Amino acid sequence: MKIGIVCYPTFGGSGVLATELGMALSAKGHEIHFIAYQQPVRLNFHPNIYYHEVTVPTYPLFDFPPYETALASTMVNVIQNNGLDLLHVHYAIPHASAAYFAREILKKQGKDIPFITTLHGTDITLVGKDQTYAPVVSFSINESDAITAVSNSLREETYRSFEIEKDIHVIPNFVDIQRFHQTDKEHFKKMLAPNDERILVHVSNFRKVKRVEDVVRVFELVHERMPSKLLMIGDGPERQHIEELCRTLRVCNDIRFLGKQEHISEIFSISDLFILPSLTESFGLSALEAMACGIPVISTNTGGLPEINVQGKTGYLSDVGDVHDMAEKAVYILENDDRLQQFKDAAILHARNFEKQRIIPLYEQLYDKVILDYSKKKAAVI
Ligand code: GMT
Repeated sequence: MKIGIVCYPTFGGSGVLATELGMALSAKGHEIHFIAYQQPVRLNFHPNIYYHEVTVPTYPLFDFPPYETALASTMVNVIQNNGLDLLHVHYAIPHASAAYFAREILKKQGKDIPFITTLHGTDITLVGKDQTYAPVVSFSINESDAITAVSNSLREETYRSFEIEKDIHVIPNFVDIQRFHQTDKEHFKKMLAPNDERILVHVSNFRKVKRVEDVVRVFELVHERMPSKLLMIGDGPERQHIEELCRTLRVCNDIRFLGKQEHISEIFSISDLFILPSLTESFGLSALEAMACGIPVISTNTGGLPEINVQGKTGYLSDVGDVHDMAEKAVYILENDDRLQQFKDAAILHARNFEKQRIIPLYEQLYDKVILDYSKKKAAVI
């Protein structure tokens, strides 16, 4: 198949997932055309992969350059020039409405193709619900030829928040265990934790929804009970405030801000516990990648997190904001070597349920069905 994938190119989970999906499909022989405003961060070269950049020309009149128009036009050009069979857009805003626009433009020439929208999280739970966007989000989801959500929780939330007339297929996110697995990085661990301190880790885009301050609060409580270090990976609007907070606490010397990292599995390999205290989280891809590397997870019990983190087995889930409970559970896991190992083993085992090889065929089956149904629909109109 020739598939166009539209995504955010950044370290955010939706872009990462879309990139991993495109790379996995290209390895299976499909021709993949990425459309984004920058080359996606995890994108590696492969003969079946093409990358088309969306450029938005500036003009003195444009205080807000019309990205969505440029995106829709790029979609039209890429579909026409490469004879694509299907467009798969990740994160509804503004990708689904741009795809709708492109499809309608191509209809005029009889060259239209179907599009699938994958809902990832805040495109529904936070931003999408806002009345500034809601009518367009709702319309373009309904106009999609198929809709997928990354968890059952997100599917239900979408039905609650919008009047959706179609079925939403749940296809969970996946992990590539060839890349995300435990490796021996003892020398690296010794550098960061020379006295065998436990290593806690957090990965996010440091937005408010991630409640990064809670990570530091949990760490402070754990640190009172055992020698430990905290690694903070990623960057975003909250980082400066969190760094300032750390400086006011006595644990500052044991917290390292590592910024955006590409080879995250190496950092996971030396870590003991992942902390994800989000206000809302439709899936928690970073937690799954951590689990695949053998790291138990302390998370909130919000959104889709209970679908990946199994209470008392792969980690624990607490109410949003309950840092004392999170710290208690963290200490329970970390204070005993054998117990920690049990949690690590369970995390690896559970992550295998989300292995790439299991999930990619679900997308391929959906693609086949959508292309077939769409061609039948077109033939019926003619
Ligand atoms: O919705 C977002 O916050 C953006 C998105 C991203 O691009 O980072 O994250 C969402 O999609 C990920 C991939 O499907 C999920 O793993 C994240 O849980 C989800 N984020 C939230 O729901 C906050």
